[in-house]
Amino acid sequence: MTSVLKIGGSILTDKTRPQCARMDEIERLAREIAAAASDLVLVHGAGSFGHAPAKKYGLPDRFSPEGLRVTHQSVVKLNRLVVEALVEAGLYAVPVHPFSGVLLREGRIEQMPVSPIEEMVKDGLLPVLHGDVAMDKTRQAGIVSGDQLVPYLARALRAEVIAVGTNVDGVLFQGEVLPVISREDLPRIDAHLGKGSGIDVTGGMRGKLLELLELAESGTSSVIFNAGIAGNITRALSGEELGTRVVRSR
Ligand code: IP8
Repeated sequence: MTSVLKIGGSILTDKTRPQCARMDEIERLAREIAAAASDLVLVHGAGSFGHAPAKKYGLPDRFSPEGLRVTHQSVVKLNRLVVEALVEAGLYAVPVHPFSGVLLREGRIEQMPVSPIEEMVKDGLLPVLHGDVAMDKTRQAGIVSGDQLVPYLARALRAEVIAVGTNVDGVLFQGEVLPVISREDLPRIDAHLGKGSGIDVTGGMRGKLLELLELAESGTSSVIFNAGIAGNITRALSGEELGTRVVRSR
C-alpha cells in the first residue's frame, strides 16, 4: 500500500523570510516519518526557498532563464536539508527534482516519469519530491506546485493514503474545521478559504483544495491536516482520521 505525503512549505520554512529553513521542524518531521513510513513518496512545499525567488523574477507569468535557474537551485537547497534529515532519521531518502522530468502544458503536468519513483518505493527507497519550477510547452516557464504533484502521483501510483500536512487544522469555515468536504461544499465556503501566510505564488489552501477535490471526484479521498502538531504526521500516515477528509460529491 503506497502513501503520498505532502508537507507544506509553511511548516518547513519561515515563509516571510527568504531561504529560512526551520531545522527543528524538518528534523521532527523526519523522525515522525521514520516512525510510520513504509512505501511512501514524500512531496514537500517550496516555502520561502521557492515562492520568494519566483515572485522576484515574475514567474510563472514572465519567462526568465535566470529566474528559473535561481528558483530551482534555491528549492534544491531546501530539498537537500529535508533529505539529509530523513537519512539521519534512518531512511533511504533520495531527492527527485521535478524540474528534471516534468513537462507542463498550460500550467498542468503533461509528462512526468513515474516508473522510477515506483521502483524506488518497491525497493525500499523514499523518493522526496518538491514544489519546483518546470518547463511549460505552451508558456515556456511554469511552476509545479507540490499540490499538483500529489494528485498526479496518487493516481499514477494508485496510492491509498494521501495526506497533505499544512500549518492549520484542516479546511476552516467560520472558525471550525470541516471534518469532511466535497466539491458540493465549495460554493458555500469559497470566500472563506485562507491565502496562507507569507509569499505564495501557487494559491495557498484554495489551490490545495481544488487539486484534492478533483482527485476525490475520481474516487480517491485524501486528508488535509495540521503537520505542525507533534504526532500528527505519524497519525495521518497510519490512516487515522484527523483534520479534513476530502471526498467525492454524493
Ligand atoms: O510550495 C511552489 O511549490 P509549493 C514551487 O508546493 C515554487 O506550492 C518554485 C514556488
